[in-house]
Parts: sequence; structure tokens; C-alpha cells
Amino acid sequence: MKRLILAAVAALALTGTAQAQQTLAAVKARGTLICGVSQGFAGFSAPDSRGEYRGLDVDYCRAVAAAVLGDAGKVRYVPLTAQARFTALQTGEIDVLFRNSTQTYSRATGLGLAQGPVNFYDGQGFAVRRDANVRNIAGLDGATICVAQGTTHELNLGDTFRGRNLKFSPVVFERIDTMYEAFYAGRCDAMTQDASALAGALTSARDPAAYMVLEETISKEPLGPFTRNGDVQWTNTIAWIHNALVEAEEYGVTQANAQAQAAGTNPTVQRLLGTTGEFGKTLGLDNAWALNAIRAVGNYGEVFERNVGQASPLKLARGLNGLWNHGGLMYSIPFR
Ligand SMILES: N[C@@H](CCC(=O)N[C@@H](CS)C(=O)NCC(=O)O)C(=O)O
Repeated sequence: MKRLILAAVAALALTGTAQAQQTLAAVKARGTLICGVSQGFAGFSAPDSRGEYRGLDVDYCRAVAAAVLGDAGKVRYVPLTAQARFTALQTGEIDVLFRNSTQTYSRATGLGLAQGPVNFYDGQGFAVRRDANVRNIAGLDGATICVAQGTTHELNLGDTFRGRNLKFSPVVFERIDTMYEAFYAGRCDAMTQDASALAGALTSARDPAAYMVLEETISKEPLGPFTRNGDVQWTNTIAWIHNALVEAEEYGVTQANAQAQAAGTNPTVQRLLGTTGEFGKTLGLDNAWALNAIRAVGNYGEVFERNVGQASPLKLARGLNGLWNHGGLMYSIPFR
């Protein structure tokens, strides 16, 4: 009996693994990548005036589609609330989650999901009305604070304010749009979320100049993709696409020159772009996967500047998201 049960458990485990390993095959068979994104967060993932999704997270979805399917346009975007995002991945509704999601211990170990590399180092910030004359977190003692449900921010807020003996009343929202409305209508003294999200949100406020984001942040918010546990090949693919974009920036490979660089003489660049080596094979991809991704969205620096940097309304500095050899934390594992 015991042996029978053990065999059944082993068979179940095998089926689980077999299913989990199927994302790449499923994406290829479908011909479309199903990417989980936010519901509308300027700079990361939001539909533009023509209804087309744009942003840093969206560019990652596009890079994956280009690497895996040879066409950055073959993406179906699934907008998800903070609460619903991980369930959508667990149940197989989406292939990958690129949704300003913070990597944490509990999410790494408790959800049956795998965390990919950090593609944006962020921190939790606070937006206030400029005329409220609040310049730091201590100035928020006794404040009413708007916060989104199902985020890392609820916990950070409580920890920090209690730790500093500051009083606050949270007003918790399930939907981000209602949170913005409430804040702009003056229902809260401050609104808290990832500093990048605040910068994005304020660009679409009726009077952006009336608000400011405090310089102080209260947490580390390492944002990155999530995939299902057990699908190592797919998780690797997502990770290495990020590495490729970072490595491309380090070696001066851009959207415009990638094709020419593939025919160049630098051995590292030749391996990265698939001119030499067999680096597509172990991922189950074409050898030109990284070249295709870079031709579709550019290198990491180009993705950053276009969506959230100087070429965007957010105007965020590279800071921690700069390359490792420029004082930042973006560091690709070698293509060797
Ligand atoms: N990085 C945080 C917060 C992510 C998050 O969902 N933020 C909310 C607001 S604080 C958001 O951006 N929502 C955008 C949307 O739902 O469209 C986390 O992973 O928990």
C-alpha cells in the first residue's frame, strides 16, 4: 500500500513537472506570449492614446516575444490588480508576470513561483501636496495615507511608522485608479507606493506641479519578473533575456547597431548575438534570440531612457539601475 501511494505521489510529481516545463512549448504552439502587466502605470505598462501598451515592463514582454517567437508584436497583455497577479500566474492564465512586482522572501518561497532577475531597483515613496509643507517622513506624523491592497507597501508602512513612533491612518484601496482619485480629492494627506509609480502617476495628475514625491524612501523594492516553479528552461529564458539587454548596454550594442555588431569581431558580442556559439540551443530557442530581443526594444539603457528616463515624462535618474561599472547594480552574468 505504502509503495502504491509513493508511486502515485511520484507520478503526480512527474506530471506536475511535465506540466510546469511546458510554457515555452505552449507559447510557441500558440504563437503568442501572454504577459501579465499592471492595469495602467505610466512608464511601466499603460495603454497609449491608440490603446497600445507601452512601458518598461511592456518592453520586456516584447523582448520575450521577439526572442521566442521572432516577433515583438505577438503579445497578449493581461492587466492584473496587485491582488490577482500571482494567482493568474499560478493558474496558468499568463505565461509570465512583468508587473512592477517586488521580489521578497515570502513571494520566493511561498507561492510556488520563481523570481527572475531584478530589472528595476525601486523603493517605497510618498507623494504629498506641495502646499502641505511636508518635506520628510517625520512630517507625516498623524497623517492619513492612501495605500494599495495586496502590495508590499501595506506592511512596510506599518513597520516604518511604528518603528519611528509615528501615528498614521491607512486608507486601503483595491484599485489603483480609485486610490489616485481619493488622493487628488484630498481624502489622504499622502499616497504611498513604489517611487517610480508615484513619478508615473503624478505625470497624469490634473496639476502635476501641485504635488511632490518626498526624497526619503522606506524600503527596498527590487522589481522583476515571476514565472512558475519547476519550469527551469522558461525561467532561464526570462532571466537571460534580461541579462542580454544589460550585457548589450555594457558592450555598446544598441537597437540601431545590433545587426551590424553581430557581424563584428568582438568575441563576447558575437556570442551574445548568436554569430558564434550555440547559446540558443540550451534554451530551446533560435541562436539569434538575443539579437532579436535587442533589435526589438534596444539595450537595457535604451529601454530605461525611453520609458522612465530622460526621454520620458517621468525623468527618473539611472541611480541604482545604472550599469555596475557606472555605479549602479545592473550586472549581467557572462555569456560564456
Ligand atoms: N511593488 C509593489 C507594489 C506593486 C503594485 O501593485 N503597486 C500598485 C500601486 S501601489 C500599482 O502599481 N498598481 C498599478 C495597477 O494596478 O495598474 C509590490 O509588488 O507589491
